[in-house]
Amino acid sequence: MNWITKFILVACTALAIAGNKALAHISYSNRDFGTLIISADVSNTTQVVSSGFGWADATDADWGDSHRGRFFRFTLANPLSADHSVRIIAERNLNTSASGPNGTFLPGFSLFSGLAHTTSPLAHDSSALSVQWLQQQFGTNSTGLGGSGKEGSFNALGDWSIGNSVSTSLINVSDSLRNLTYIGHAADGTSADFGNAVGIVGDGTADGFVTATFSGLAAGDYSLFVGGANYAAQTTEVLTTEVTTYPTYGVNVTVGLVPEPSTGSLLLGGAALLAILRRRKG
Ligand SMILES: [Ca+2]
Ligand SMILES: [Ca+2]
Repeated sequence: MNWITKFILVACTALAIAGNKALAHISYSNRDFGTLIISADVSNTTQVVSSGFGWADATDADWGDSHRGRFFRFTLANPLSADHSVRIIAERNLNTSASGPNGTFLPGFSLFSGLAHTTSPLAHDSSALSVQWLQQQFGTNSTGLGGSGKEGSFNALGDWSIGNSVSTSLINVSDSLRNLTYIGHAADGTSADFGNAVGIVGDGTADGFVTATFSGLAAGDYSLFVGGANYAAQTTEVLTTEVTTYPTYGVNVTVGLVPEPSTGSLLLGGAALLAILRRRKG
């Protein structure tokens, strides 16, 4: 390798690192549960999220910033059968180097079918394409991103779209929009914790633990957003000239395929009965 090749390689590596750093927005890196398999144990990972409000903030009318939580992914190779469901657990984890007050994190999560971009350039709320999509949906005469009235791309209680770009001002021909289709959510605590947005179902006990199971899912890729469910933390966790980052919190996320024996056997029983009736009819 001559010095010119070496120089180009070093320069490209430096650019790639700088680019990744600048554009490390929605990423599933180290948060990919892979293809869920019935015979496999559930798998889990501990991550650190930025702010105690990231999920709850995205349940209101002006949505939220996708940076204030973590995206995870998993894949279903086949549609879920009636006797299995996907179980998701989010639980506060105090054994991390997180900076937020220990024992205060309340988790919330939303599940979507579809994936944001998985290779660079990654998607982010302020990319030109993300802003253009918000403007097309909500106009340009308000505050927020591009006057759309939204403070971010992320909608915790419905469908949303986000674009990738190497630029925040220009839409490049290679940029694309990804659509995330809402499946459902779970939130730790009550409306006293996660706020008053219509349709939120909490688990009633703000103890740092929340879980939900999802059945009837189609084959495909899924995105899971996990973030804080403390809506009021928006006003208590504020950035100032002295404080330039939000407090962080540890959260352990578990995803797995689990059996639903009672429902499964009931449905199977029903299917068998139908088959018998059909046979008699014929
Ligand atoms: Ca909001
Ligand atoms: Ca709980």
